[in-house]
Amino acid sequence: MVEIQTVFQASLLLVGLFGCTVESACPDPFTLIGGRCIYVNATEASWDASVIACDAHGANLVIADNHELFNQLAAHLENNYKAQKNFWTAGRKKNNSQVFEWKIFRTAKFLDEILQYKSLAEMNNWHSGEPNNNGGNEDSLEIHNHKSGNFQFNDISGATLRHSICQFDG
Ligand SMILES: *[C@@H]1O[C@H](CO)[C@@H](O)[C@H](O)[C@H]1NC(C)=O
Ligand SMILES: *[C@@H]1O[C@H](CO)[C@@H](O)[C@H](O)[C@H]1NC(C)=O
Ligand SMILES: [Ca+2]
Repeated sequence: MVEIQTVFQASLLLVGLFGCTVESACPDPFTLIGGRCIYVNATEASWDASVIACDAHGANLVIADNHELFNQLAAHLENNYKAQKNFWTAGRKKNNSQVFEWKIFRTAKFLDEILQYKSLAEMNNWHSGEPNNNGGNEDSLEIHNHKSGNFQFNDISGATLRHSICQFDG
């Protein structure tokens, strides 16, 4: 009996050791979502401050450039951040023009893919009536969780305090 128990404990130990050697797909505090390493920061901040906070992790704000990623991200936000309704993405107006682009501060391993999807129009995921440049200073792109978990884009001033979504690309 003692022997059997020892063997049992030894195999548990082996499972534990083996488990530790399996590399996590994403570094802390990121989680694999839609094939990307994503971290949602529930503290609200301006767009600029959020860029800096992501950069401290070696990350950009999320480049929500394809539907697969967007849908999985929306499900993650719906399941884990129900109380939060607005999240920063890397979308920003290009050179104070009316054209939004994904603003990438760090070279990303998904850069080729991002270049393919560089135009934000590819997503065509604006809430109806958006972008409306309300007040003339809506220069940044948020994901807004409309009632009933309907996630869509809205343009809004970068000075607004929002939760942020960081994307780590290694
Ligand atoms: C979360 O965001 C806040 C505000 O930008 C920042 O001060 C804080 O460092 C961030 N936390 C992490 C873990 O990135
Ligand atoms: C953005 O503005 C800068 C400075 O005015 C200019 O040099 C640059 O060519 C512009 N870039 C684009 C993509 O329009
Ligand atoms: Ca707007």
